[in-house]
Amino acid sequence: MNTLEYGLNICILGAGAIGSLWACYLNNAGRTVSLWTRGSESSLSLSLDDQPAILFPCNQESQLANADLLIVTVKAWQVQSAFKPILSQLKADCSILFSHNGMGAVETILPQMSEHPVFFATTTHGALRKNQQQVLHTGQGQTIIGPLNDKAEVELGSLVQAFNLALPPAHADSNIYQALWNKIAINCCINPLTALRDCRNGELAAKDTLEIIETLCSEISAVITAEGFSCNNAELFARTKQVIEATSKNFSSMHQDIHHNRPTEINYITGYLLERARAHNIDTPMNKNLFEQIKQKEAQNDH
Ligand code: KPL
Repeated sequence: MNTLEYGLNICILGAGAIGSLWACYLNNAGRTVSLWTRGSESSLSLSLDDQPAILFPCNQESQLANADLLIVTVKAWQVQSAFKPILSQLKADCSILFSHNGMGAVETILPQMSEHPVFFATTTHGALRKNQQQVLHTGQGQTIIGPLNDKAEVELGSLVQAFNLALPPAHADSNIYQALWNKIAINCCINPLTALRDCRNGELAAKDTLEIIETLCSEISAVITAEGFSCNNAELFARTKQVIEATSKNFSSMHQDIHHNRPTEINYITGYLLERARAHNIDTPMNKNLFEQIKQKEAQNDH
């Protein structure tokens, strides 16, 4: 497969904010993009910011069967139920790219995808699905893409180039798990606290809250280090404070989930951290406490 041909046909599973953003940019870069949703609609009209609407084919089995690349942008807790039924419909060399908050959702199904090049992407682009017809690109960021299996190592450069042509910058990172731990560490600090306090990210900068975050950071860095990845306690704390400042006006994704009465990603964020902490016999009482409080809130919400 040469570079220009790579990912010519792309199907996106999950037309949320990031899925819709990538759909529009990849379409504008000349790719043939289709969507796969929970509904039964055969097309979906979407506009990026104030640009003219694009009509995407939707839920069409022929598009799925022809896809060179399947991008899975559903939430971590939806991955298995949304992805498993369509796996058998993909052609053997179709690449699969997952992107969601948290860790632990893909590992268990990875052996079932051994035929395919499998990747993970983490992105800091801001996107908002304003309504059914429009997605807003609310913040310029970057995308890091890494391989999850050997087959993906070979294809990594071409996939990153496809993203760079559509929505730069995109970088290849062969050590994608380090990038994912860096992201999950920040999410463990910001997401549960904002959801429990019903506040914007910026409100976590209060002195007493920063003391809690400092404790969270030391627990988190102990787990990440035990996992064999690099994480310095003081650096993590400094980075978390930077993200709090840079995203001060935002409501975190977990805040929004609780606010809209949806299941959260807690099992794949703090829950994953706690699971790895248990495996290494590391005490993480502050993270455990936040996890339990979010589980209680989720139980109070009727989904
Ligand atoms: O990734 C985020 C999220 O909300 O899930 C942060 C970085 C906390 C920004 O809101």
